[in-house]
Amino acid sequence: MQFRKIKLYHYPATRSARVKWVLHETIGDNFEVEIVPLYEGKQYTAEYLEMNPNHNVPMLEITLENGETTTMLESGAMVTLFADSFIDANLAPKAENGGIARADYLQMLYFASSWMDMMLWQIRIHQDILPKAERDEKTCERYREKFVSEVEPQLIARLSKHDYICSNEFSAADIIITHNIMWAKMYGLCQHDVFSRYLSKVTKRPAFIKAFSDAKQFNLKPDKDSPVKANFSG
Ligand SMILES: N[C@@H](CCC(=O)N[C@@H](CS)C(=O)NCC(=O)O)C(=O)O
Repeated sequence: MQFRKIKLYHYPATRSARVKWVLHETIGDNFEVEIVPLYEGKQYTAEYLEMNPNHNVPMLEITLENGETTTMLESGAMVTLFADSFIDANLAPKAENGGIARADYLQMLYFASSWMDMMLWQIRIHQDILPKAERDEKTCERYREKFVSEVEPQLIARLSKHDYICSNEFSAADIIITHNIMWAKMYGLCQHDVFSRYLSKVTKRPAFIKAFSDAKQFNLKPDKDSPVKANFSG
């Protein structure tokens, strides 16, 4: 696919950093970035909702060489698309020469961007984002336990066997897994040594360093008078 223009709507260290990372891995710095001030509620303005009814980041505007445009709203899909579109970046096992490697890669890509992500999101919104009256400690506890007893052992087993999540080769699945592990660590999860060793490897990649260079701007909790407190729908 030939891309003429790429624009990423981003907020530091959130799921849009996954996409910023894959873009740096594949197209260098050849894309625009617009920061969406999530805690100021910019994602709930009529103008933004018209482009993205899910009121979130990442959002990716793609213009192809032939002038066609599309807008993508799911980080996992964006990471998959760029990994598949730039084969020289070696981020995705190809379907034709190694069905098994491709199957395992897709399994981890989806596990990270749906199942694992769902648990982390429940923990995050019930601990820090929802209005106090709507938070449910039991939900938070349930997903913490599930994450520790079901997710972590699978990741530990894989990362004890090889350098990266699927093999000894870095892949786009590692992009989402890494973001999730960093997110989990912010909530006191992923404490096993294997995770620190893994992070010390992946976070040295130049594309990672660029994608997370703004991460210090991220606050775990919105200010107490942030408009998001009233609008946030989970
Ligand atoms: N499934 C979507 C979820 C995106 C998402 O919820 N992003 C969060 C930041 S990590 C957001 O922008 N939340 C703002 C809101 O929902 O108001 C993806 O992976 O792209």
